[in-house]
Amino acid sequence: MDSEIIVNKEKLENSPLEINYLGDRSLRQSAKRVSKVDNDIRQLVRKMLQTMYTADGIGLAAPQVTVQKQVIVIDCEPDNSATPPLVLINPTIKDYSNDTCLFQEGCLSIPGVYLDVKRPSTIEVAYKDENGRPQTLQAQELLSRAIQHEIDHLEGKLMVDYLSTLKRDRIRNKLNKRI
Ligand code: GNR
Ligand code: NI
Repeated sequence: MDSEIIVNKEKLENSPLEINYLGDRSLRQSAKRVSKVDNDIRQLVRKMLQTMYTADGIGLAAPQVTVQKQVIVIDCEPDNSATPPLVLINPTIKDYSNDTCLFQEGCLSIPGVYLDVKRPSTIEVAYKDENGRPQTLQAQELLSRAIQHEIDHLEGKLMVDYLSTLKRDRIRNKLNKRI
């Protein structure tokens, strides 16, 4: 019952939140653990889903919308109404594979920039779902990527942090000219 409100992609009303861009302070602060998964948290999740779908992203972390809480939404198949989005509250990575892979990442907070980032291929993550129930998940491929990218956001980390400072400054300059 509770989760029904957030899995129906067509029924989300259209009032997205504003997404913060590189340079915004909230992207650099670490998010606080959620002590109780209540209706306020579920309302935040709904808003985050609206925002993610409107922005055509496959994931969103609360600090991207200036909420310093450990809340993540992910949907690797946004156009498939049969697959529900994933909601991860207080996620922790329990295990990483030793093998790594390169994958080209994008970020809604760094629009137009796509970077090859090296990360562990597969992960095991523990979290609470939107009903406050503890869950664990083995993730690979795009889902593994998205989860690692979003957990970085909760720690104030961005994909440009994997670059040299020279390359990062070039991207910052490029963005400042454009915005
Ligand atoms: O929409 C997004 N696509 C994406 C592609 C590869 C790896 C990670 C991502 S997440 C990103 C949305 C976003 O910025 N989430 O924080
Ligand atoms: Ni991002």
